[in-house]
Amino acid sequence: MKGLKKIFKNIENYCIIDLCEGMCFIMKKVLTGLQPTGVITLGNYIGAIKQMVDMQGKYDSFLFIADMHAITVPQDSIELSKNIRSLIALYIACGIDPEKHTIFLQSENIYHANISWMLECNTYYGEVSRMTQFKDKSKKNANFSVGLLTYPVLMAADILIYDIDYVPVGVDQKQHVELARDIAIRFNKKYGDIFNVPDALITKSGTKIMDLQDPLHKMSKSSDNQKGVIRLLDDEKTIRKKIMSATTDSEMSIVFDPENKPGISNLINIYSSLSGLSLAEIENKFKESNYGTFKKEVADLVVGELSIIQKKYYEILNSDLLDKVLDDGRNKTLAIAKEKYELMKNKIGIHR
Ligand code: ATP
Ligand code: LTN
Repeated sequence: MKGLKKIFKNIENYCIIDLCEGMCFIMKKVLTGLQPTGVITLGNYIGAIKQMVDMQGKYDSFLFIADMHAITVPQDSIELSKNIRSLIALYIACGIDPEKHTIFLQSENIYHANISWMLECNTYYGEVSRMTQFKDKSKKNANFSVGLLTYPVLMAADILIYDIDYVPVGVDQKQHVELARDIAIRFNKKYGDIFNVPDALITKSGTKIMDLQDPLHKMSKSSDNQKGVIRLLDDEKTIRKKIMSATTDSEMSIVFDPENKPGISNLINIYSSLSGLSLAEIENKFKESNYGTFKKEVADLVVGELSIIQKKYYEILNSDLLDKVLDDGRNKTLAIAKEKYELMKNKIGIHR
């Protein structure tokens, strides 16, 4: 009953569907964002976008481009702006229906950074400095920015502004969502019931797609080695070549064993995520096959899925649709965020 009361207290922030007179169904809210740091990878597609496609219509969904997160590390400005447009087109080409999601550009909503500051002042240095991603990324450049350190707090703002229930992310982002929870709980304790406390939603099989050449590390947009990364806009020949030359092992069995057979397990994971077959079903299907045959099947599946996405992508890249979608998203999210911002300012006491 207490939980129900809380939902109704925040009712203006929920999407309500009338089922029949006198009854309503409150949709849970989901939100996720991707950084426009390069053409997105098969890992991003499986770990983040596909989940959002599967969830569409069932949740009140927010999907954004985390361009302010992208500048926590050096970026080329021309490339960055190209990547932003490309990413919106890719979202839609991957099956994201703009009618069913609020799609926006983080930097166009000025409240994200403002709210992030108020959250930063309620976050401990010890909390952000122990984030695994910060430790990894700060090792790569001795002159790392302060933004790289406070990155997870901006991420908490992205989530908490909209009272999000679920945050679909790859497992690498779980720690950041947990920090957002901690910040929300602390803020609520100090200032009253302001934020919903979100949960991370991690995919089952394709949780983490690994680099094809170095299957001990995740497939990443900003990876230096192109050979291990499948990008959604790679052409067919390139995709096939990358998969056929993926690192495997000296055995011949197609068995899911990430510890001892990381390369083949990664390919099984990809196959499972795209085909919908379970790991056991795949092991069974390919029990008589050799690695070459299996790799070819994986390549066929990936090429089939990506060719549909690419066709749509080139159709919409230069259309007005993208600006219309972003304008709508900006207007809607500005209104929600302004309300949260004013509430926070009042509770904190920074007002006249
Ligand atoms: P960068 O190389 O710039 O850090 P990235 O490829 O790691 O980028 P992000 O923009 O950080 O990708 O992540 C976008 C989303 O995709 C996040 O939810 C993240 O968890 C998910 N994701 C990224 N890489 C993978 C992967 N290899 N497998 C599964 N999910 C992934
Ligand atoms: N940090 C995330 C992108 C991101 C995000 C978010 C994801 C920024 N804000 C809020 C989910 C919710 C990343 O690099 N993948």
